[in-house]
Amino acid sequence: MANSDQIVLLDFFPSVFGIRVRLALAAKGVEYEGKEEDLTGGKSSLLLKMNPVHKKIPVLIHNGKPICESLIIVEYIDEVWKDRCPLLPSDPYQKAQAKFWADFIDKMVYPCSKKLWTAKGAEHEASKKEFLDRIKLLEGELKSYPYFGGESLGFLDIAFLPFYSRFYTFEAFGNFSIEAECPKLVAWGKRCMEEEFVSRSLPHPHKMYDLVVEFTKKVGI
Ligand code: GS8
Repeated sequence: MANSDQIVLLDFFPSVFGIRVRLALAAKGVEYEGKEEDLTGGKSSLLLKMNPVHKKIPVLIHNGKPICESLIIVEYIDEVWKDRCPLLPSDPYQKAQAKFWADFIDKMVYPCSKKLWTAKGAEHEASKKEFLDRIKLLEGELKSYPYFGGESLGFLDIAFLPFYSRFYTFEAFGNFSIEAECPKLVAWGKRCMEEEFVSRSLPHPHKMYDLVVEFTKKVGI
């Protein structure tokens, strides 16, 4: 890719989906202009133009052309900047597995993780169990490797790392210890944080917690 490429990321600081893209760009050492959307106060005309279907961040705009949906964007980044730090496995089966588990995170982990601070009573209890059961399944995918990507940090690590910066928030709202339930997952998160591009890109857990508390107060939960 030419150095003159124009790369813009439409983003929203606390978004797990936006963080994935920030991580992938940082892993590849790609410079870009981040544009923060104020999702609480309406959407910019640029966002509506670049993602008219879903009207959601993140959107990567590469030389004027939009790419939407975080996992698709991470895969795109991996293909475009393929000479640096490969993220998806080259083996077709391994690649399909990495995408399967990333899809599992979006369909099965993300929805119940949000319920930890939005649901009450029996629904809240059910979401705690679902969340822990599901992250345990994910933990099993680490097998005895240091990363989901095997010996090096890859696509699935990037798909789940934004959730690691919410572990503190999940524990506070769920009143459980992720380390007690999933020690390998916590060790994985700490290992990933030793990578400079990860620790630089992930928001501080307390900051994430404060933002969630602010959100719950604002919407009256
Ligand atoms: C989800 C993006 C999303 O939900 C992806 O990129 O992977 N499947 C998509 N973005 C949210 C912000 S993060 O909670 C968003 O833009 N919401 C605005 C809205 O729903 O109107």
